Amino acid sequence: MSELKRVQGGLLGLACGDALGAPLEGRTPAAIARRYPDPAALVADPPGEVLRYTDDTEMALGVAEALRARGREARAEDYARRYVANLNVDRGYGRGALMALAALDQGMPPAEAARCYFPDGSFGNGAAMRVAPVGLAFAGDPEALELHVARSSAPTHAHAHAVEGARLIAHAVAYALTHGPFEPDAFRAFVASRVREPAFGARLDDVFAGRGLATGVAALESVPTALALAARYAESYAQGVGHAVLLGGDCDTIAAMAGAILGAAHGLDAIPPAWRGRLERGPRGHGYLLQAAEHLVGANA
Ligand code: RVK
Ligand code: MG
Ligand code: MG
Repeated sequence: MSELKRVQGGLLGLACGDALGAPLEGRTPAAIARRYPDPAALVADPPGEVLRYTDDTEMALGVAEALRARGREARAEDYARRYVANLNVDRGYGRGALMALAALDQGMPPAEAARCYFPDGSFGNGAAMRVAPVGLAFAGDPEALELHVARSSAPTHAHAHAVEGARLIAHAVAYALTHGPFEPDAFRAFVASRVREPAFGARLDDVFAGRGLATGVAALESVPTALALAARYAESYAQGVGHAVLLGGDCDTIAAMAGAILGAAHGLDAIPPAWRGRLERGPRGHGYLLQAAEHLVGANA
């Protein structure tokens, strides 16, 4: 399979997971199960004629655009400018993220803006939900990947947990892109080998052993869950993303993160047509996402 198909799978996989989870965000698994007992039901009858993406994809597009414009020269300020320019409040943003973006818009430097609402920095999953383009662009270059995880996180997320979540998702996406359909145990071992924050190591031990898939907005909850689902359903994009959506809670984001990983592993054509076909069109919709993916191939120059 071509690299382009995998990169497109990563970005569109993120967007479809996000848009599919969005209508079910905040519900309990039991409430969702009444309409959607399994992922096949989500394929047969997606939640909406048009699947509209949320902040997860809007911000991921910002990351992709900063990389397209500046490549490996992109700085925190470049990422910040894109996030602010793209902000559409009706896509649904976290409270802290909104405050940081308002401060950036007023000209506050990224490092300060990221602490203007939560003085210790946000531990939300907002840096992880949007980071996939960094993993796609720098799959062969872990140093550049780390640098751009830090720079793309900095404008809104200063807490170590938020950055760790973004690191792990970016590495996982890069692994998926370079290894293709991967072996679950090898993927789990790879992810574990990238951990720096002990709290994440402990959570990953739990979820990789099948204990407690948390669905909260904290990076420490939702990132390990997304990684565990990507491992458990390594053979199928639709199964992994479907099961992420069925979890409820912060399921747009869990499905976006798992979707980026499994989309990069299996490529664009693995995304069910029933999902991709309903992804919003328009100037920043389906076609624009495909184009953004094209520009990511080679953005690492
Ligand atoms: C709406 C206390 C904190 C905290 C801290 C809590 C979108 C707050 C996406 C905060 C994702 C929330 C999600 C999210 C992404 C974080 N002390 N509470 N230090 N740090 N929180 O606002 O971009 O859905 O309740 O920084 O990380 O789909 O509002 O935003 O699900 O976590 O939002 O953190 O959110 P924010 P974000
Ligand atoms: Mg969202
Ligand atoms: Mg969310």
